[in-house]
Amino acid sequence: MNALLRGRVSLTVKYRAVIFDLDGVLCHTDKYHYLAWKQIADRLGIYFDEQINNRLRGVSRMESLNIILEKYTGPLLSNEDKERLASEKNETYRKLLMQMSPKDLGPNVLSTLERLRKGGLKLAIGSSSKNAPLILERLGLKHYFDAVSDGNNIQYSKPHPQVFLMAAEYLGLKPQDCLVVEDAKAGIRAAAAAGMDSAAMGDAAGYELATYSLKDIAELPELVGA
Ligand code: B16
Ligand code: MG
Repeated sequence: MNALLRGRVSLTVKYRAVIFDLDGVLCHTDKYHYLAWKQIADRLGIYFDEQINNRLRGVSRMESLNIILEKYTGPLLSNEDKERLASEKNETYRKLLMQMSPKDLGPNVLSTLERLRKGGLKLAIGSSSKNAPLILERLGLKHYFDAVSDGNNIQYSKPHPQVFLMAAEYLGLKPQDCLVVEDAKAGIRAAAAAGMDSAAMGDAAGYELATYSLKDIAELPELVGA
């Protein structure tokens, strides 16, 4: 057996599943989050820009609101006020998501998912978003995944490992069988806390806690030997 083949065999055995973060890995919803939060921020007289929006990647809706409110100087907001603001944002955001279609997928997403499936790997979603089912439906991606773990089944957001541990449980696999693909540092920390290897993309690429770094999602099949 040559070195390349040996490498492929050991890598193939190493992972039985790939767990994908959704926003920032399979699709990009930043602009919709931005527009929806901007409407709230403008109404409350809060400064909000795309740099602040970038800090919201991978964190929950309520934590996102708390980050936006760091610049708020108006009258004290009760928990009910905050809940109302978060659900207003979500209504606007869901309306904007209806503009999404399979055209919004990155050029190599479908071919990568197909190669991984053909290679015998199980695929799952591990997303903090409660809107993951709607996004998957809009993108025509639902049938690619054996399990979806998202904001609807977790109590604690990334960097807590719960979303990935639940994905592994839904797949019936051990954490060490799963490779996580993430674009947020909070997600890479969540994978490490779950005892899973991770491949970092985008903002998280080069992060020292990640096991691998990817320039493009298309590098994934070779990495896992699919
Ligand atoms: P929702 P991911 C995350 O999704 C987003 O990156 C983050 O910006 C958002 O606040 C969070 O989902 C919650 O989303 O308001 O739709 O429940 O990157 O974990 O797929
Ligand atoms: Mg993400």
